Amino acid sequence: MALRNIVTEGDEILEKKAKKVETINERIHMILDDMLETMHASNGIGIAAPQIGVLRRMFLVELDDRLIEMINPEILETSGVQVGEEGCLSVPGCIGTVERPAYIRMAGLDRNGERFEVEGTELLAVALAHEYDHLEGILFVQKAKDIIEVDEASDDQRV
Ligand code: QAP
Ligand code: CO
Repeated sequence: MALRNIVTEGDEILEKKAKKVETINERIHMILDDMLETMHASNGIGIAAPQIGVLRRMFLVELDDRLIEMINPEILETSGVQVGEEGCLSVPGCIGTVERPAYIRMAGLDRNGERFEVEGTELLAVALAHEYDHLEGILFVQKAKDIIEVDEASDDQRV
């Protein structure tokens, strides 16, 4: 495993639509492992492949000691609205208020190529929607109402 550099706001890779993963092989597994290590090193709860400079459709979300790795995710259903504060590893030191679905259901492939579904509410729904947006080239700051700068020196886990 290796730490990768996190691409930050302003880099055009974050604005591009990521391409489908065609073959799940060792290289893809290594990228997923590197994404996890990189996310842990920055105390994140979610990371998408474009954030480490890989323009492929995959992301991780880790909440309550549950790691969700999704390859080629699709949104099957959303409902309701919730409004909450978000941050992003690619926009360090900024948080903003974003509207997200209250409920989301997605399907995707795991690292063995098996299709699975995940559904979430509350923070999980926010995280899944936020990470999916990265694959479409969308950052939370494009959707946020009030963006404020926060002290990131403490480097606490922030959502
Ligand atoms: C996306 O965000 C997310 O500015 C993941 O100094 C956002 O992991 C999921 C972070 C909101 C659910 C709710 C940001 C860490 C981490 C920072 C993150 C920072 C240190 C953000
Ligand atoms: Co993000």
